[in-house]
Amino acid sequence: MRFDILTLFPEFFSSPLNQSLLGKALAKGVLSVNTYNIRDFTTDRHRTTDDSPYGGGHGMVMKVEPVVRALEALRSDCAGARVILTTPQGVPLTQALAGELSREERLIIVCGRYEGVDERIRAFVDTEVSLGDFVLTGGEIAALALIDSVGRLVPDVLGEPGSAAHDSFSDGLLEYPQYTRPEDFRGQMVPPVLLSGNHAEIERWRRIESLKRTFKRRPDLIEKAVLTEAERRLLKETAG
Ligand code: JF8
Repeated sequence: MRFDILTLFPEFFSSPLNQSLLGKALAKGVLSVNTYNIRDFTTDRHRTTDDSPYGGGHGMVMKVEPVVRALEALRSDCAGARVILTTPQGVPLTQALAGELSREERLIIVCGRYEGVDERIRAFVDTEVSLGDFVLTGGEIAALALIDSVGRLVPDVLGEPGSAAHDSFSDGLLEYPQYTRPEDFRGQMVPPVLLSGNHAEIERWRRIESLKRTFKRRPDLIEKAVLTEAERRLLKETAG
């Protein structure tokens, strides 16, 4: 899978993308990421990428022409690429959306800066994506999160095949508590069931812990999760 990133800060991406899992996938050639500096697609002497908003107001707006010229330069060699714009107004990035995007051959990600982008850029975008309801200074961090979450779902990127199937959220619930050595850390003990060797018991314990944790921390997820009748009853009893 190929990612093309349009940004005013191409250097922003080099260190994160050269680390660990994603770095290995890039080295293997399973994934590729190219960055393009939007400033290289300006045509004026000052290489201007922002301007003040029509109608007044504070801050600056990212100009439409450099972004669209960059998109057109890319598009000529890749008709059919899906164009993503990272903005706080986009659809939230979820595991389901990451899965959908991981089945694309090629993604072009436009990263905004300043107080936002000229509205007319949106006519050249297929999907607007937001990282969540908080404010970033630009679209780069959102683009990195998207590349990371989408990239790891591309076949042959993760070490073991199918390990993405066991992710948090893959069944709509939060992950159960995990432990590794030592058995006793300053009096905090590993739950005995995990040392029992009884795999059916362990599976049951993990499922219940996942349910309890999700119910407590993310009740919004419980409504959408696929639960058995017995599990719904269990949660009702826990609540009451
Ligand atoms: C931006 C360009 C974002 N979840 C999110 N919060 N803030 C942003 C974001 C994205 C682009 C720009 N400011 C200027 C903020 C996303 N995605």
